Amino acid sequence: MTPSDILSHPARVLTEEQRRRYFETGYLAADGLIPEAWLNRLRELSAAFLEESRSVTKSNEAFDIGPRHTATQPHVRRLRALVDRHPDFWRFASESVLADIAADLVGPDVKFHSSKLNYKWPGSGEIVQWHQDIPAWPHTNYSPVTLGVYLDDVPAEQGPLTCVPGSQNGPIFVHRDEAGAWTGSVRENDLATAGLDRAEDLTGRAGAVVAINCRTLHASRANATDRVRPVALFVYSSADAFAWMTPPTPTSHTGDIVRGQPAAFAHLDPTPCPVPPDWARQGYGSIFTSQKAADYDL
Ligand SMILES: O=C(O)CCC(=O)C(=O)O
Repeated sequence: MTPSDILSHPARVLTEEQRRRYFETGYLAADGLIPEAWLNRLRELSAAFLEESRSVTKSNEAFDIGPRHTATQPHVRRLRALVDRHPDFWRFASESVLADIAADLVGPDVKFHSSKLNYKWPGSGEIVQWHQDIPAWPHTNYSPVTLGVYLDDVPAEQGPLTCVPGSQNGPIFVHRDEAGAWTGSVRENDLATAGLDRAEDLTGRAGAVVAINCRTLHASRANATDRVRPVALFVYSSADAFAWMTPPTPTSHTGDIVRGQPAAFAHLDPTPCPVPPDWARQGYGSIFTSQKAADYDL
């Protein structure tokens, strides 16, 4: 679906102004949409998985483990394929208000793609370099949106998502180095003219939802507080968007329709998208293992 097709359907949760802003800038941050009971459940699950990680010594299908991880001081960078980690994560992705927010941004027929829970630990930990999401998991159109839910308050000093306004209408960058190896980040010379000086921090209170279009250039700085920053991320698309490569981290629900009906026709956007590595053959770690040394100036 195109933005004007999507906007021709009435909003369910967001205001028309919030939807208009999403399509104009390529992102949105909205407080107060996630019911307290859901937020508490997500936090409980997150705490339980961090507890479980104490007995894990290296990354596996559930945990992406950081270099400082110990049993006494967990350093989990990411909980992978979240909806397969616990049925309540899938209930949240498919039955809660989150899927209605997705419908406001991708249209009434909503397809689930993937999910993860990213932590950002205090100190020089998880800096996420400038990137767009779509080059890692290309689709036949650019409706895919990532909805992030902040599990705690995220002020500017805690490494919020940071987005460049209007970049969803700009170039789709190559996320490889000069030799062609996948880096998961935009090359420095491409960043020079990408308008990073206009980037906006998506700060928010616990339970805030941040929405980022798959073409929007975004990043996140180091966490300068003494508290971890957990954000649960869920990707949805219009039902008429079809992934044309194996997703980096498929889940058992990838491709499920969570609102409306499956598409009878694919919508093909003519804008070319670079081809990612064949994840089915080479496997995928995480954005943290793809991106190079955390020495970027964000
Ligand atoms: O966790 C973050 O701060 C950024 C996450 C992100 O952009 C991604 O995983 O693609």
